[in-house]
Amino acid sequence: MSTDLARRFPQNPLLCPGDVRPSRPDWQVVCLLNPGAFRWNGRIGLIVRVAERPPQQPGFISLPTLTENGEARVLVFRRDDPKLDASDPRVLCYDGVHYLTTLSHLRLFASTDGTNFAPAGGDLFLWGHGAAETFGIEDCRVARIGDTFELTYTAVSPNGVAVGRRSTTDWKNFRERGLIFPPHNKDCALFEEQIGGMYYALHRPSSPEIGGNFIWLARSPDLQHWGSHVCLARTQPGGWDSARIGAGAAPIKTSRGWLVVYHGADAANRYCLGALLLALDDPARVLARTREPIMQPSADYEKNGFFGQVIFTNGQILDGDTLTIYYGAADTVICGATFSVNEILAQCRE
Ligand code: MAN
Repeated sequence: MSTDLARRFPQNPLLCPGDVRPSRPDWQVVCLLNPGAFRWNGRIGLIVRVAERPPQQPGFISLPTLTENGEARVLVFRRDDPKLDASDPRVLCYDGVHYLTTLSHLRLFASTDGTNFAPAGGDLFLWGHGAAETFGIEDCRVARIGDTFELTYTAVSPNGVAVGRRSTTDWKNFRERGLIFPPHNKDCALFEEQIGGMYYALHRPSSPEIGGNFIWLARSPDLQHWGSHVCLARTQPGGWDSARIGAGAAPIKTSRGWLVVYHGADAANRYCLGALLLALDDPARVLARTREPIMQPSADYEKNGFFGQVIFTNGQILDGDTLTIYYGAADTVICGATFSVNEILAQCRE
């Protein structure tokens, strides 16, 4: 059975690499990916991942990194070097050491209608800072907790892939709180309210030998110190989400439970969306899960691009029963689609 509950925006793609100014004239924006989404002063804000690199010269691969002091450093590899493995467009391996082929920062866009987005916040850029972010920052979730926007994002460096946290109330001044989950961990979505006096987060550690790429739950008294970890959901052998799963944006509170939209990929790296339902009073208890994807790559802009067959979300806006999901398509463009929350709930089975 193939299901797809998404009503894609006819305006898709909403943002393309060519719409976005590179951070410096000698670099190119190659991909826009995986935006966090939030309501902000009557508008919808997107914090978009912008992936850049220098123009490529024949016979060479060049990729940008940052120093710990934030200066750009471009590394150049010969394509015919026998120590080079460039089979994955996203990650390059040289002599057993991995590098990202692009450097990502975050850029703020806003819209009054949810489909036409323009640079916002005085053309706000957020860059990786310090030793834990020299390969960039990616896939930012935004949770509104009280008056504060809590940003949780993937922080990449030669030391690994981890979860960073920054906080802001005005999208001008940011408090950098360092890493809240060490490597290897990503896909961290905070719950927007406390449960039993504690904060909760979904996160995705990876355990390569025993275990896998599963969704975990942690709790914290202060959003900074996390413990009481439990594994919530595993990949499903043979299924569309057999290789990796990871939470999308902040869980949605419904009468039936916390609804979590997540991404799942199979061994061929095809990324679809599914959903989990967690008990309201105890999010460590999984009540139900979708068996089939609620959205899968079907439009041309989802099937073809820098890395095709990808639908990846970490940003959504709720309005009654209507859930607007903003997503990265084929790791290249930003798109949107609406869902009925009740239709997703109806697909969640015990
Ligand atoms: C990983 C992350 C995402 C990316 C997908 C698909 O999960 O790097 O940012 O969208 O892979 O390439």
